[in-house]
Amino acid sequence: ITWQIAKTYEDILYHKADGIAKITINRPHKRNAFRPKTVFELYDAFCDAREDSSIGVILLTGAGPHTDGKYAFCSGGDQSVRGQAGYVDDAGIPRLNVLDLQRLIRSMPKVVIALVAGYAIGGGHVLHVICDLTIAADNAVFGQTGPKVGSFDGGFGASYLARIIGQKKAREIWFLCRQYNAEQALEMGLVNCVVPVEQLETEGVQWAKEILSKSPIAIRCLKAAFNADCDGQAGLQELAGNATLLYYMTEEGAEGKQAFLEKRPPNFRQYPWLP
Ligand code: 2NE
Repeated sequence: ITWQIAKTYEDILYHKADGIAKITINRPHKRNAFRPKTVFELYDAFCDAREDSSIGVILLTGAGPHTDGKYAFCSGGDQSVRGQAGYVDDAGIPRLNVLDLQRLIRSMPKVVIALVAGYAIGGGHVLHVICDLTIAADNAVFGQTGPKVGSFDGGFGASYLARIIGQKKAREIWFLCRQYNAEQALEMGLVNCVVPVEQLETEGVQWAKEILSKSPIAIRCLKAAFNADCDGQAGLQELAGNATLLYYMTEEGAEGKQAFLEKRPPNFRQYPWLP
């Protein structure tokens, strides 16, 4: 695969190739911890990938290894810019803007795959949890640290984690703040597969290509359906939005609009009331 730079940022890298977007958190000296700027850039890149109809799969990963040889997917919020009310941006405003990013990744009608090498910790762990699929390198390390460092994610980070791996294991992860290796993560259903670290991107691209050979509308409806099961009214809105999209694509749906534009009554009698 020959990646092309899609846009240049300060804290992230953004590439595209063959229907795949690759977004890389690029702060290896901080184990790829995110500050507000990182999250704004991630949000911007994900929006671009969402809007680009040639893109069907997004790979989210972390730059590495760092000069000390260690890998990281993401180590969560950058504690060095954490102020009294959140992570402080360049203008001095405290933020928790990663929650916006979580919702975007979850609701975008494309498949997001986390490629995790090294640490996926704290808010970085939640990011991989939010992704549709996770491919782990054999050196991956997973865990939450909130109760240790004075934070917690009681949203998707707790409740959706419990949906994936069950209540007992999710409570263990949050209450004890232990670290888990790739095999343990696979065993608890937290990741989809484990590969040698040098094969991580190749494996991600292979999974992306398999997905890209499938029907885009089938995949988007399935993602919305999986989400609707736990996302309440927002999940239903997503799923129903797909029904509206499909309806617009029918002759029957177009007849309503056409009749309005032609200032005539709509002729819906030509369409069957299917059983
Ligand atoms: C990730 C981990 C376990 C790695 O340990 P190790 O020993 O391999 O590396 P080290 O030496 O701790 O880290 C290397 C450098 O990266 C910085 C460190 O301060 C260190 O910098 P220097 O001393 O070399 O200058 N670094 C690592 N993680 C950082 C971070 N999150 N913020 C700022 N600098 C960081 C180990 O580093 C670790 O445990 N990191 C902290 C993980 C953590 O607690 N993250 C925040 C959780 S809360 C959160 O993310 C959150 C939330 O709960 C709710 C909403 C939004 C966010």
